[in-house]
Amino acid sequence: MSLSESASVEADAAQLDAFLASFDDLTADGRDHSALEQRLERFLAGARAETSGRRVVMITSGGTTVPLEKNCVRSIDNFSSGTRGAWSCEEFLERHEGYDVLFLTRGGSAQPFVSDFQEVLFSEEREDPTYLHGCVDKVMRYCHGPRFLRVEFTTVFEYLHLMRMVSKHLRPLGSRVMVYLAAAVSDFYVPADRLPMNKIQSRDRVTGDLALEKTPKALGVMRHRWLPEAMMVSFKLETDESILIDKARAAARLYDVDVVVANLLHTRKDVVQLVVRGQDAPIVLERAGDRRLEGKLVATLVDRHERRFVVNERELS
Ligand code: 9Z3
Repeated sequence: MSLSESASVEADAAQLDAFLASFDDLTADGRDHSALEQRLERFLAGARAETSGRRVVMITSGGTTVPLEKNCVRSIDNFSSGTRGAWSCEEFLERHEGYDVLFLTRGGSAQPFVSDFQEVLFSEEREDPTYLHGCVDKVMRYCHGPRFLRVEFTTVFEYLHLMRMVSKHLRPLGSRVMVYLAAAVSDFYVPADRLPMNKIQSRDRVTGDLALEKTPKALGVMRHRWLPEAMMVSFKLETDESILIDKARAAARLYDVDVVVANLLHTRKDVVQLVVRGQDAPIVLERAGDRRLEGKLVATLVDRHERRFVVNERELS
């Protein structure tokens, strides 16, 4: 990294710290972070053991919110349902035994093995209960076992706060970490000093523009400061196909991530394109019939993670 790049990462890190500090009273609301840090340490102990060789994937999933009041009744939200993250968790847990899964999830969004539970449960056709029992069995087997830890967020501040904290705990695992950033993170927020303390009253006319500021980017800080050795997979969502790949390439270059998974809002369940660092043409992955795309996506990323180790070993010998 050049001196100017390094200075710009420092500036981003400082900006992010200041941003999080300005929302301290909203992120610290009754959450016992020391208890969470202890849970994290317990969860990571197995993978931390020097001879374990286990890998850890941190999956982020669902949309973050931006509060419009400090005692928040209303907020700005986005479309993300969390199925990409939940289904990817399932893949890692069921088919990639060498990974432990840390799932950072928006409260109320889709969860692994039960993303269609309510729909099936209340369906007019009264689905055979064996399917539902199977879902519960899988949750008990995988999500209540030692390979899975689930942490919830709601606001963009909680999300970024968690990312910073969790990264500190993951860092000693070096290149055995994969970061899989499927969450749809708010790009804009209302600064703390402009947030009213209490619920905006319906009789108050909200006048003027709702001035939003740009959320500081954590990707470069994560890549260069928090988890410099991890394999980083970020996601790029667009609605205009003509700019998707250029934007994904720009993100790959700017943040130096290993893979950017590019997808379009309306076809995100059918096709993704992987923009891989150092590779010109994107890899296109398409859904085959009823099979979820996440099967191919996760398998491809696990393979690339594996290859990184082979290359490192070659370099060492
Ligand atoms: C994605 O692109 C995910 O694939 C989706 C999954 C959010 C589209 P669902 O949750 O959808 O299954 O309904 N995630 C990242 C979206 C994003 O906000 N990326 C930022 C960007 O595009 C970069 S951090 O600028």
